[in-house]
Amino acid sequence: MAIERTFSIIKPDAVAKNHIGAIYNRFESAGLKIIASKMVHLTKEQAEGFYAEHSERPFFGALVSFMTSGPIMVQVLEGENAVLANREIMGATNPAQAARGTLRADYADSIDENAVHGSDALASAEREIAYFFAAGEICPRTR
Ligand code: RTP
Ligand code: MG
Repeated sequence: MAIERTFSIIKPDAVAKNHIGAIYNRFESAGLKIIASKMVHLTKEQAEGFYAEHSERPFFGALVSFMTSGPIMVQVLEGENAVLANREIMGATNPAQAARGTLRADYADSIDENAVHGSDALASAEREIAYFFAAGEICPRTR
């Protein structure tokens, strides 16, 4: 099993509903370690840059508008197969299709406001971590 890092966002809907602690508990209970964390309120430019791969999709404007609607928590998670492990904890993009016990089943209201983001591959994890965190803001565990 490979120790990986992945990038995670608690989106504005879940922050507004006071679910930060509950979501962090899910990560830690699953054995993922939070090795960097901060709250930010994205500008339109930051949100457009982060989701650039979706810029031609019909939902892009709504996505950027939602992601700038309030503060978010951004974090780096480390652990065995962290990229896939986090995607499993999150559940399907559309909460109506998310498996029971996943974050999106429990905390998301719709496909547009779906509580969390998680990197979909190791390469995107690396890019997304670097988009939000300087090397000195990441604190690997020594114990
Ligand atoms: P995320 O990037 O936020 O972790 O979500 P994801 O990988 O599960 O989904 P992705 O395809 O990357 O889409 C990014 C976000 O765009 C919104 N979306 N809306 N209306 C739609 O058909 C639609 N499809 C995607 C979602 O909020 C999704 O999280
Ligand atoms: Mg995605």
